[in-house]
Amino acid sequence: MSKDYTQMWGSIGLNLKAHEGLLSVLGDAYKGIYLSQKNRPGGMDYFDFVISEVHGLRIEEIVEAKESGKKVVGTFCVYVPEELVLAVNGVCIGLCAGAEVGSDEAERYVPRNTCALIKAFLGFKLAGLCPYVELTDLIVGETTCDGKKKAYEIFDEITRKVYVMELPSMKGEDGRKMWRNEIRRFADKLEALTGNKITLEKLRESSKLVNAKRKALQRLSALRAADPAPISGLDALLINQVSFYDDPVRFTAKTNELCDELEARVKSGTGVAPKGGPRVLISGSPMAIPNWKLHAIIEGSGATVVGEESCVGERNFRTLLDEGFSSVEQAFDNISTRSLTVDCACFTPNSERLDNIKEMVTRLNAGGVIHYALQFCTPYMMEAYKAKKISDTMGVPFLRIETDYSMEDMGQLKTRVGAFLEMLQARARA
Ligand code: BJ8
Repeated sequence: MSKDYTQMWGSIGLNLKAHEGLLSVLGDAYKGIYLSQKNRPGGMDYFDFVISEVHGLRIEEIVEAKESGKKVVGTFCVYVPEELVLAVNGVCIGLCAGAEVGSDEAERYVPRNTCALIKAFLGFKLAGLCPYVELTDLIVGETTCDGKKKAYEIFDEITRKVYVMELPSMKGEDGRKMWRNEIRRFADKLEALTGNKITLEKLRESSKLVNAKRKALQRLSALRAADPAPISGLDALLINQVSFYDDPVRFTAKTNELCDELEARVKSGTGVAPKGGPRVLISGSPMAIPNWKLHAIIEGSGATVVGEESCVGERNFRTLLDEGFSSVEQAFDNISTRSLTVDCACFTPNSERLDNIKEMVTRLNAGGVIHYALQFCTPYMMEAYKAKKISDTMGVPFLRIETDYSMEDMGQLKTRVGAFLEMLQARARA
């Protein structure tokens, strides 16, 4: 941390003692998992810095933004359009949490068998450990999975700031109309919150900005197709995690800078692992920061994760917004159309996801798929069946993992992943 932020954290209302403990655990984990990696690109220095300041400098920036009159909008899902938040001069922050924190407090409100992501966002708030939640003026939920839907009711009781967008479960004509209305309703809500009008000019600006971020992430993803991969899966995952709360303009510039370096690495054949080593695609539930567990196990066992078929991954940036709109209403049409290209398992049917798994395996030259579902995440646990079927038709080995944020199953996961990777290597040799 570049300076002492204790006073700021106190004024935000954090539990200072517990917060100190959290930062120290996080710092140690980062050192052990990230800083011990070999042959990292120099461009990762920026992202290391962002992590070291995750509750410092970025929070200070948000406090300053609030003091200048900006509103802070927290979100939990990639269906919530960042373009609209930026069009009212808002700050958009992803609030999903990826660490087992405040579980006991959370379990006073939700059953034990609730997915770790939900328990963590409740837990972080209840334990007084999330400065981002404290700084939000509006928290946007969405009717995706049942767990989230019901948790938002509770979260609203606790924070009094939750607004819910109604997402359909099917993408037919009625569903599309409903979602288009929700986009309009959300725009009205943001205008009322900020007092700023959403104009065509503002939408053009914000769409360009968010698309530039998506393009930078697409570029990073494309570079991972090289053999050897120029960047580890751990580092790429981190960049995707950071994309949800960093300043979007700075993030895009830094990601592009890193990609310039990765391009040079690809040209010179420099990678993070030997050429021809095992390559894995991860597919499934999102991995919110600081959930690095599965990547650390896979890469610690000698393979490279070359892609994430996930919301903290390609699902978030696969499709660009069509910027060819000439009215605010047309921009809303395009925003709703784009978000409905996202292939979340909460939808039925969700065959696009299977096509996307297939496309990613081929493009990224992955030798195996590891399907990752958070325990009790019914949509992704159920869809693992179809994901396996599509992998089978491609002749690509598939491993199904269900886990949470705890470290209790580390030994078991290492054994299962190790055996899977051995099998991939044996196939490659044959
Ligand atoms: S678009 S994946 S970000 S809903 S892990 S809370 S699904 S039980 S996070 Fe998601 Fe939007 Fe879909 Fe993406 Fe429920 Fe599963 Fe928990 Fe989840």
